[in-house]
Amino acid sequence: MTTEIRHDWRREEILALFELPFPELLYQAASVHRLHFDPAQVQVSTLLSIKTGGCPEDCAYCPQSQRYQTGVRVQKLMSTEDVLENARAAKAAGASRFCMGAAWRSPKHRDMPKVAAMIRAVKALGLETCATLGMLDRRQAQTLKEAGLDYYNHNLDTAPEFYEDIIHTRDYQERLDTLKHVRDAGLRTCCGGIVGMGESRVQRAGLLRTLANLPAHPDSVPINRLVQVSGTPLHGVAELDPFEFVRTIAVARLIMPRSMVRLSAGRETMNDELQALCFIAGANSIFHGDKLLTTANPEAGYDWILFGRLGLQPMPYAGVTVHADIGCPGNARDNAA
Ligand code: SAM
Ligand code: DTB
Ligand code: SF4
Repeated sequence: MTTEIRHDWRREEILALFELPFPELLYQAASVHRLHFDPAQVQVSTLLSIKTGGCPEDCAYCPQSQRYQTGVRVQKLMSTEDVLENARAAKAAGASRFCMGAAWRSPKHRDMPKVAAMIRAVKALGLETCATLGMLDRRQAQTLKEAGLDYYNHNLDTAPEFYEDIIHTRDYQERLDTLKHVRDAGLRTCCGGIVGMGESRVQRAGLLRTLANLPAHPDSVPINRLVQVSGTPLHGVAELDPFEFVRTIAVARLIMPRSMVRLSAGRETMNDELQALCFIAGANSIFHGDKLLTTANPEAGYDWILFGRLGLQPMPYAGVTVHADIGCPGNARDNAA
């Protein structure tokens, strides 16, 4: 079991972790988790789609691409006031980070002042801010930093060698370039991918290897389980074995020991026991709130009941108090009764 921060992982080493007996893998991941985090604490983020649908890209998993008939209603960029209303509600519901997502290939010049105003306003509420707007150039990353953005989410999505099966409208290198601009601007990175898209275990290992071998481990690593949406090319793909999903979380924890590993999209169709296994395997962040961007997430109150049953607490963050009347965290035992 390694505890050092490495950026020279070989795929065979990562595959060897995937191949460990399940209890041994979870034991190792849980042990590393404890070296850097309190395993009872889970960071809570809330997502908002600030610009929805009509995206020119062809990501085969995505309900927001204009190429697929998914029933997603196109909505233009929200007003700062509407974003703020959602952010206030997210804070009151227990989130410490608010992530604004836009269905863009990259932001247009004219969008930047509007997005910067949103970031300033959300930050002023005492929330951590995150945005995911597509590709950024150097200047755009700096503008977001100056507006007070804490994190930028930009996923690699899958292994380099599976990527061409999933996306044809931007290449892998463009993703790596955006991540460099984000890091260079002094923003924290949120970068992960999606599993359950029909990739092989070797390719899952390839995604995690690429993430861990970035010049700096992403501060947050969202591991999404594909949400299959009717009308997208990936609708109907064979489902990933749930234990393989837990293995993916555990290996991410082992090779990026100081990163927040987020149990991201896909929780809506996971049972409580599977989510609990993911927390044991080292996941320590979730998206909280009834909706992700366009698809369903577990009902907000349900998360607190699960936290209560598992003895988990939202990770504290300056200025954020979680209301006792929503279930968790103070009265975890009441929930279990
Ligand atoms: N348009 C921007 C971009 O793609 O960079 C930002 C928003 S995009 C929706 C953010 C991420 O959501 C994608 O990179 C992908 O990892 C994830 N995502 C989108 N659709 C998903 C789905 N059906 N299941 C799981 N994750 C999904
Ligand atoms: C991430 O890795 N997952 C989130 C967030 N970053 C932006 C998005 C999940 C989207 C799931 C499909 C939808 O709701 O549209
Ligand atoms: Fe557009 Fe982002 Fe969806 Fe790709 S993932 S289609 S870039 S919104």
